[in-house]
Amino acid sequence: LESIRITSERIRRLEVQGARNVAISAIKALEEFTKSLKVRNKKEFLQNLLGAKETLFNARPTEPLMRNAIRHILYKVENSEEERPKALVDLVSIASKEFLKSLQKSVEEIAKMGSNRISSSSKILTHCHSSTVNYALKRAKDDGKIFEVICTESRPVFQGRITARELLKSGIKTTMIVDSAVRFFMNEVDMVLVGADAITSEGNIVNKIGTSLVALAAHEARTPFYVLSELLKFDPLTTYGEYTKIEERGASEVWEGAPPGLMIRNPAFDVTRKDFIHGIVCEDGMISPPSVAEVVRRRYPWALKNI
Ligand code: RUB
Repeated sequence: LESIRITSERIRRLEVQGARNVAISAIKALEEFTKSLKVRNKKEFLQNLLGAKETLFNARPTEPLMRNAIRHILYKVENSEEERPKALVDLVSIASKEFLKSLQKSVEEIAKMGSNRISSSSKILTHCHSSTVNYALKRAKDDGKIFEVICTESRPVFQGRITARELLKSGIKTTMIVDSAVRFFMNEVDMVLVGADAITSEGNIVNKIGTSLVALAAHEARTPFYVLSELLKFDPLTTYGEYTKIEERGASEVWEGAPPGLMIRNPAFDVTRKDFIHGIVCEDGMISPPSVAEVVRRRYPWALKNI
């Protein structure tokens, strides 16, 4: 499991960050891992896959896209009549590639719709680093639109800098602000675009800490707030009444060398209620947050089975 442990550790340390990148790296690691396995039968193959799943799931708790991807690959193996390890390795490889292909197709569809929402002279605010949002902004730029973006720093670990670097590289006019300046600038922006780590069965979204404050500020300023997200960020466990787990990270991210005795809390994500979201832009179109569960059931029925 060494290669899987290395990938999990990279995810945990945020060397790989953002739900889509985390899922992609986990899928690739799983595919490579199965190729290196020396097992005699399907039972041993599945045991190894389950071990890898456990390690990857524990890397970060608020990552349903990665979980859904791994569950999907396992589902394919478990439901296959194939018994030969070599054939099962090929099956994992095909399932991984198919999943990655459909993820890429989704992001392209989301980017196209996101770009349709952006007009020339738009000012857009974003929070943290979402590869999906950046993809849409780049697409809008490629579609010939001239607009600007305000991005937050996204304390404590400054993912906003990744956003800023990528946008600048794409030639998009970008301004960085501290997180607490969001309300100050909200009246100037035409819309907020953010990504998601998880979508619950009620249509609430979980994203980088501070997103719900950005949504509140947008609501007060009557600025449209859109979430750009692949449908498979839906957390199926929430259908059964469970809450999506919110990851809490180490204190040193907030204050390295803080005075002894000081208590520091560092939740990585927060929940933005559906009432503050104008729409979720996903591969099925622009949909209302409460309809996500139904659309997932229609498009990805397997996602609700064997949770
Ligand atoms: C990243 C974050 C992103 C979502 C969506 O948090 O909150 O907005 O993951 O990203 P962290 P994407 O840096 O803690 O992983 O659109 O790339 O899936």
